[in-house]
Amino acid sequence: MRATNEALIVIDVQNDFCPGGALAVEGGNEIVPGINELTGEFHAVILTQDWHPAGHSSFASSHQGTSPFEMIEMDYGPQVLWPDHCVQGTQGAEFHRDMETTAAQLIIRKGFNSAIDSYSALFENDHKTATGLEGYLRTRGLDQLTMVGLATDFCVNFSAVDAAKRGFGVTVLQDFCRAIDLDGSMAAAESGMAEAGVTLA
Ligand code: VGL
Ligand code: ZN
Repeated sequence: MRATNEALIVIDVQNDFCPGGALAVEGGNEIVPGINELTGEFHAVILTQDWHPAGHSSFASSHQGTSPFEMIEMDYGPQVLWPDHCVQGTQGAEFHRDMETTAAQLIIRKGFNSAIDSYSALFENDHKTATGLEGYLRTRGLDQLTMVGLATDFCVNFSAVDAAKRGFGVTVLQDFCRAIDLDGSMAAAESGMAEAGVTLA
């Protein structure tokens, strides 16, 4: 077993991010068996779940004349527009059915605020609105975080960088992640994470 100050954070392993889903990440399903094994090593296991209301502002369908994967300017900065995905209560928002969720102690839902997207498990995309995860980790004395899941270049990246900036030790296990890779986003994510002090293993 890992030390008691270590947590595994499994990001968004949901149907819509797996092949056949609305925002499918290539090979997204392939990481599930490995994550299930990894779960057994940790005293603390936390899952995140992308959880948008219908008509969320990150959906291209909410902005006339736009298409998925276009960038727009929101009040809080640039935002990629996505196909409708992970709508609250839908099958697409459920965890991949082979993922072992029994051991999870906390499931943190994010992106439920209609006006702000939330890639990171710690802060929404305005970089100010907290999800509450940081307080949970600190009050449990969990300061070493291992992150895995989907997608490497968006939600894993934003979560890892935010956590590193807030002083947590962060390791991203790339074998247990898959990327969207939109316009060089994976290369940018790798350098951004390295710069923030995230260990890429
Ligand atoms: C994600 C795009 C939109 C992710 C979530 O989990 O990486 N990406 N919503
Ligand atoms: Zn989303």
